[in-house]
Amino acid sequence: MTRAQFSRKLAALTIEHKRLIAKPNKKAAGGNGIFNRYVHPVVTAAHTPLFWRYDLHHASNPHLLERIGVNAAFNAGAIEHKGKILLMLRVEGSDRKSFFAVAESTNGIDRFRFWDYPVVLPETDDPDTNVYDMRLVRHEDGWLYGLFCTERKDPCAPRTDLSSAIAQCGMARTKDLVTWERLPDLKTGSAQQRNVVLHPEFVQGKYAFYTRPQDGFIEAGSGGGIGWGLSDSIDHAQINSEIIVDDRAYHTIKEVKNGLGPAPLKTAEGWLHLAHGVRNTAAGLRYVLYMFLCDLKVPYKVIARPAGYFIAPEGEERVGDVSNVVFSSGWVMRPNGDVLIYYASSDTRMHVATSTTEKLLDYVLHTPEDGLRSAASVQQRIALIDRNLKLLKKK
Ligand code: M1P
Repeated sequence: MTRAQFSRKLAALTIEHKRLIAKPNKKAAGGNGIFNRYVHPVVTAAHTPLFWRYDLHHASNPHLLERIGVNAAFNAGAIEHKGKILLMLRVEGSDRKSFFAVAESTNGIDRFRFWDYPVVLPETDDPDTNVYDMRLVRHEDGWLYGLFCTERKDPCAPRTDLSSAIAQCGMARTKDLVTWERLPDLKTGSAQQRNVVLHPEFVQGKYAFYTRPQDGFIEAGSGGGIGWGLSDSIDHAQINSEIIVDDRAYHTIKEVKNGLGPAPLKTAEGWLHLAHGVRNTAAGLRYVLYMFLCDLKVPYKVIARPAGYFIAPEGEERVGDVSNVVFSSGWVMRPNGDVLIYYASSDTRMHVATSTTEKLLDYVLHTPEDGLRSAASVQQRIALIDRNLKLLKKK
């Protein structure tokens, strides 16, 4: 490619990229009244800067080839920081390694732009093979924590087994989301941990964690359920006893496993939780999002449990690297009560849904609980039909 051709191709790539970043987003039509979906994903692999992927020098890249590809951008933590909405994305390179990178937007709905550099996350003495799914929490101790999954090859796996891995909770803290201090991994009694989240307040003077104990890398085994435990210290966090806050259950949306999404939102009625539930199907695992509410003073006590899912994959969300998955690790409650819910679809891209604290509490407090039997579900529906028909007949 001549220098002139190179410049023309680069200009075209740049225009295309700028157009993508500047594309306005809008509410999708329809919906169930509880939340609004949006027409476009908010962040995709294509949103990553061109200078992360291309060598922009004609001398060393005369064909303007993409040198280091990006496969996906998903499972983001979220926080409001200095008047901007920041997403802490799980960016996955084409080499399958994930890393963290911040993208910011003014309104949280569109025009997300990546910061120039990804996060440089310090390692511990036992280097991570892969890191992913960071939940951001502004703790009352004054630090901003990122809890994430750190994955390493299982040292006990037979030589021929190159897939078995150990997942644990990695922890880091920052004041500015640029410079990070790595803390030792969380210690618990469980063989594996994923989806660990720090509660934003001290409980009984201790750091409180939501956990997800599991026996195997994929299967929850005898573990599973969203757990809860306290640690005296955050510098060497250790949970000696875990209790299960929200268990999985037969023939529900969380039969195979579940895990907490972002840290809970503090509302007048209780701690509002968003989580994912997984069930098995002939087509593989299906991940949906669900909600529950916990007592303000006793955050490990569930006080409302609407049945079924809150968000399930729809349309293009159903297809991706791991299809039929929605997964959330970030949301933001604005001072006016608006809630920005960030969710990834099929381990590929990020979306936003919007609602309000008022609507979410209404949903959580007034949706019937799972009766766990078809007959119970029919009775719940008949109660609704009866009330509605009485009203309709009066008219
Ligand atoms: O592939 C779906 C999700 O699988 C894992 O979540 P969980 O441990 O709850 O099954 C994680 O790897 C997550 O990143 C991924 O989105």
